[in-house]
Amino acid sequence: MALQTTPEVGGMGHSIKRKEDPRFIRGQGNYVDDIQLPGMLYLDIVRSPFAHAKIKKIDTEKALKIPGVLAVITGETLAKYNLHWMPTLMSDTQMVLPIEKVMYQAQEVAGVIATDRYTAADGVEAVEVEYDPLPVVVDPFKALEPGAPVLRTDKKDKKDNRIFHWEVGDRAGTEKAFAAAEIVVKQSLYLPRIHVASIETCGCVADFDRVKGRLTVYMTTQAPHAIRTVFALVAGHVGLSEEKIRIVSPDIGGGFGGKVPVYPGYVIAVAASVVIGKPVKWIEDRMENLQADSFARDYHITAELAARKDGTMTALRIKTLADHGYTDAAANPSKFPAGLFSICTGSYDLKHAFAEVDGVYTNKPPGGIAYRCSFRVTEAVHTIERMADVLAQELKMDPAELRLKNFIPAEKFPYKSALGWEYDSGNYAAALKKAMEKIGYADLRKEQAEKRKRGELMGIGISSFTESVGAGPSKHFDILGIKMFDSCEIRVHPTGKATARFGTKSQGQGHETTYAQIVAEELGIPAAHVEVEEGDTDTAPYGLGTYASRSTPVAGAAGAMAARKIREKAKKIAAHLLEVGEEDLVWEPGKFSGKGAPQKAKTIQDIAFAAYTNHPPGMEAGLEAVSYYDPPNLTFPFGSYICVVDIDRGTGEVKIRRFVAVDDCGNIINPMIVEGQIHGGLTMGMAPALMEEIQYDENGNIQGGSFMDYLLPTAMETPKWETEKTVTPSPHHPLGAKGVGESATVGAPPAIVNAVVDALAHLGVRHMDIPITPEKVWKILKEKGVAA
Ligand code: MCN
Ligand code: CUN
Repeated sequence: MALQTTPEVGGMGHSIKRKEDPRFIRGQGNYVDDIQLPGMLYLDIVRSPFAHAKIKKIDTEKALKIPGVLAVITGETLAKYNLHWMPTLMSDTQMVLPIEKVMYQAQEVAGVIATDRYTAADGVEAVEVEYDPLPVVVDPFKALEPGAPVLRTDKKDKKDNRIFHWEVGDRAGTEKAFAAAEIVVKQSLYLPRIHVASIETCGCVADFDRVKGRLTVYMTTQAPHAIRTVFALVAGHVGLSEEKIRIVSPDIGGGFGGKVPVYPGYVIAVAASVVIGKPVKWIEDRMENLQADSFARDYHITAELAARKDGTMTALRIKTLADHGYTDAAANPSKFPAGLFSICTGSYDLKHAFAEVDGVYTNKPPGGIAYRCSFRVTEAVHTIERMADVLAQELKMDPAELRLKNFIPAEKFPYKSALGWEYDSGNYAAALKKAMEKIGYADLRKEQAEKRKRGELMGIGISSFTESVGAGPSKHFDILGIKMFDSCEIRVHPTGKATARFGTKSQGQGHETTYAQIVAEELGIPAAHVEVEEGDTDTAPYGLGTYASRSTPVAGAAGAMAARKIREKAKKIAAHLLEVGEEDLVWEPGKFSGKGAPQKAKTIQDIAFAAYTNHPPGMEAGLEAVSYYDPPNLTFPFGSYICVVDIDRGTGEVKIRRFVAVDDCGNIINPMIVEGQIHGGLTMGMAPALMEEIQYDENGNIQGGSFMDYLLPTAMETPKWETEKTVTPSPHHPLGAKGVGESATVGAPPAIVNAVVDALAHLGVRHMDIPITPEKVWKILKEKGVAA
């Protein structure tokens, strides 16, 4: 895309430095835990050591005797206000605090309110709870067996542990295609339970003002407006009505989906503040964050891919068991219990497909999806990209050749997929070819063949993913009935500077910079003079928040639309100032001039001043606009990643030697920020591919509950990422942009797995589940007799 604005204005395409970084780099960010209010109290939470147990007794006497402990809140306390249960985003129900039984290890059992954090922790130690252990269901397959203990005894009609059955596609047509197939490959895959580990854990400061009857909650949320509405719906009956609630998301130290749901801690803090009339702070520690907050993945998948002998894919069939823990608290759009899993046909021109997903209750923490993934796209992409390699291996075909043969051709866009999506634009072959060229694919294959002769293990893996991000359109996407649009309000001040407010909330993505660049692009006001605000429901226009890489596709579009409304009014003012007709005006970023008279021009700053000092008779003063944007479609960013690994035959360690990522997110607002998103995303994709997993033993004890067992990559394990791009604009987005925030996390894991399997394929290895730990690899090497 040609740059329209100068570097000083800093519109689209300029890598201007992030406005937020001076405060972050200097440690001057304002996070929830930085907030100190007069008289503030602290909440700490008693948690269950059992995964499933009856609560016989909660004895608070000793705790209440500790000087500084003011109250112990239990399920019984909340039940008085009917606040002991709350709805989840998937219209299931979740305990705030239990009365009868606990359903997973680390579940909230009681809240202790004290004058400082340490006393609150002492109080937690002193609360005595008597439990009566119940049979634990950990395995989702066993949960569905007849005779399995029914977990949700609170649901009177519930006779089993199935939450939902969901299916999509043409079952009969797909079966026919499978019957007629020349070749069928089948593979089971497991994407384990993982957890985001943002630098900042979750927390809030709830501040109820008894005089005004007003509640302010500073909290780590990616969706402040939606949370306000949920609070009003849940607590309206105790007098918290929506205009009396203010949610403020200050700086957030990473969200990655984990800060979308409502956690019991927030509700307990709010209830405590309302009852006591003082501000109450609750901040999770690291272990609480890992053990009790929403998880991601936990999908048990069986996939079948049908093809012709020449490698043409003809049909895809997928069956999935989704472990949601004790309640379905997935942060999905309401109509999509399995999120956007139906993007599973990926980048391929598949005529027939059918997918089904069953959600299951187990004795684990609730949730689903939260981990840098647009509602289950990661699971879908992992499946199809793995299956493409399984098929290539079966046919002894090069995996790049197989992909190039099956890609949806560039001329077929907009493309209607077998499972109902309309892909907006794409050129998949161009991205893969660029990646192959950059990495030197042909030479690497030669090197690999030579190394194999010498017994060295080297593999090359490809992933050519398609993402679907930017929910709405609102006709398909809503959360608890709230339509998924987003918003922007721009105010241009008399001196030509602007304030722009959005319904989203940055957690590190750089919105203060990129949104300002959108305004700069559309109005020519330098990005440096556009102040961006988000996250305060008292000031920002209503929006659905930041997740699913929707900020650029939806709120960014709203920003462009609001700016265009301002330009329309500016044009009328310019015509008045220049004494010409509107039709005789020419716009270039930052000014209107008369046709054929470029020396007679009025800058946007002149016009802004006139809007308050000399506006045309009959026109309202001011220069402001608001836009609520409902996108006509999702955007479909894509890319091709190639990974080269070397495997140590002595230790089984996988070393990523090279990783080339070619991404396409349409027109780019800030190339440097996009590159940063991709670097971070790739590291976050490598993590589950090689390291991260949360397991439970048969009693439901968590095995990855601290950073001692839950491994995160550091700079030591992170390779040098090599990034490239192609640019295929979105035809329906006002700026031609697509989202990019999650692409790399979605695309990277299958590239890494494919590379490892490729290194071991000649030994008869066809698939490996993530995380690919040295131990797993070493066991294979040992079994095949090649361990050094
Ligand atoms: N961008 C751009 N040009 C494009 C697309 C995006 O310049 N064509 C810029 C945007 O302006 C924005 C950033 O890239 O500054 C990401 O934009 P977008 O793809 O719209 O994603 P969101 O802003 O909606 O961010 C959400 C996404 C998600 S869902 C997760 S999870 C994730 C991610 O962003 N969480 C993050 N990246 C993260 N990065 C940080 N630092 N912290 C997180 O918690
Ligand atoms: Cu699902 S992780 Mo991001 O959409 O916030």
